[in-house]
Amino acid sequence: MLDQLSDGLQKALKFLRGEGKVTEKNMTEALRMVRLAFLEADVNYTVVKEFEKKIREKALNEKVLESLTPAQQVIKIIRDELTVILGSNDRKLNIGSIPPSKYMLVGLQGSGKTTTCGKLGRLLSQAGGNPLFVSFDLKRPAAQDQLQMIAHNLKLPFYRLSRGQMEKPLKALAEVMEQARIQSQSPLIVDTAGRLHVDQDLMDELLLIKKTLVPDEVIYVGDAMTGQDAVKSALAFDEQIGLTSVILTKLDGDARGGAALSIVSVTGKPIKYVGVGEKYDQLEMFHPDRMASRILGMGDMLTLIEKAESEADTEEAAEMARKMRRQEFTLDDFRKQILQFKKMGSMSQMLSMLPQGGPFRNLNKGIIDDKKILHFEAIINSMTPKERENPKIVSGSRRARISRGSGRSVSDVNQLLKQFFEMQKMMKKSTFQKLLGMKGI
Ligand SMILES: Nc1nc2c(ncn2[C@@H]2O[C@H](COP(=O)(O)OP(=O)(O)OP(=O)(O)O)[C@@H](O)[C@H]2O)c(=O)[nH]1
Ligand SMILES: [Mg+2]
Repeated sequence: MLDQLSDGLQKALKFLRGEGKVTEKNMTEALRMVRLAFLEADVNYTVVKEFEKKIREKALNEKVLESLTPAQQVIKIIRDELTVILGSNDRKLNIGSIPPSKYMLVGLQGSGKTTTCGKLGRLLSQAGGNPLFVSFDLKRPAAQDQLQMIAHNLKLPFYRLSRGQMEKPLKALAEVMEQARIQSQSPLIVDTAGRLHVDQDLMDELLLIKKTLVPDEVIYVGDAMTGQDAVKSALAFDEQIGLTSVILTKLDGDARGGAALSIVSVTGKPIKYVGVGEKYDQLEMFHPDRMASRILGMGDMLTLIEKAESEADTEEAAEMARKMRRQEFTLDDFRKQILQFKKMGSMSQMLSMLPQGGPFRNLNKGIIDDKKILHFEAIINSMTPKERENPKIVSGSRRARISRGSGRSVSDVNQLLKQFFEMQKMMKKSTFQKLLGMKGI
């Protein structure tokens, strides 16, 4: 996610760390690197200028220059300012004073509205809500089918408009709201039509829906891959119908990320969630501070821990943590972990939330590959219980046997064992031990 921007900014930080003192000269060089990273990521020019100005002012302040760790201070300033750009503090979705809460999703064609309706419904239902979906994308009959299918897969209720209702959408809207009220379904998640470009027809239609619905949130769904275009069309939607918040989708793609960094400053609307994949569980709450840390390679342990808490079997996780602390972790446990990871989402997605340095330096590179994880599982399956318990006994001839059994090469087997021993070593390190102690995982 935002890899390119992240790489560029980390280069600047690395450069600063290498310089003992902060001077006007190396600060200028670091800021040049920051500016380049931003512009390459397609961040709005005015936003970049403003950012640069603020960093320079704060960094070349006497207190910073005279401190013992000027580079660290500057890095902190950069992180704080990046957080400000991303929207400072996170905000939950508005809730209606009289149920149901009503959320209307708008945006250009293909930006991910319908998918995001599903993802949002899933999240809110997990959080104890009782969502109801309805599609007011009336020009395409298939639009209702798409959302209905998603609702069906998620085992959540969908309100299907009849042909007659589709001809009188505003009356239909009132009927949907009435059903939601009577059946205590809240929030009501309303999907709408998209167009290739912003046009008056679409805006008029949306405005009518909005006037009848009186939504608690009008959420602009923007495709991060379209960069500045997403920002421009967000502005147009805001001017014409008024937005309350933003969900950025497709941040998992090779998105240059400029949209994420410009949209808040340019529109003044907070990003509340981000889509990070096509699957229903790939919607994350947006935390500006965590995102800033992630972009700067400082990792996002909190999101990782929350994800682990919501998906993993907590008892088993506690047992694993105990084993890790006592260094009793075996290949069998490793295999169990692989199964857990598979439940939580892709390995690479998870690892992207870890800091890029410290105890995780070697881990990231070795097992970041999701396919490799499946291979690892096959290899472990081909071992005897004794070998899993004590991998040290796995000699050359055993490795050849395991390789034949699993259909993987001997060098794959070697790699797995090497990774495992490295992981064991890492677990002995104090930072990791501390992490295991956090929140009792
Ligand atoms: N990789 C990725 N794909 C996404 C994400 N969100 C949506 N998509 C994909 O984007 C495509 C379009 O999604 P839809 O939800 O149909 O978009 P829409 O805005 O409803 O489109 P229209 O109704 O035609 O305007 C689909 O293939 C989705 O799977 C995301 O966060 N990541
Ligand atoms: Mg749609």
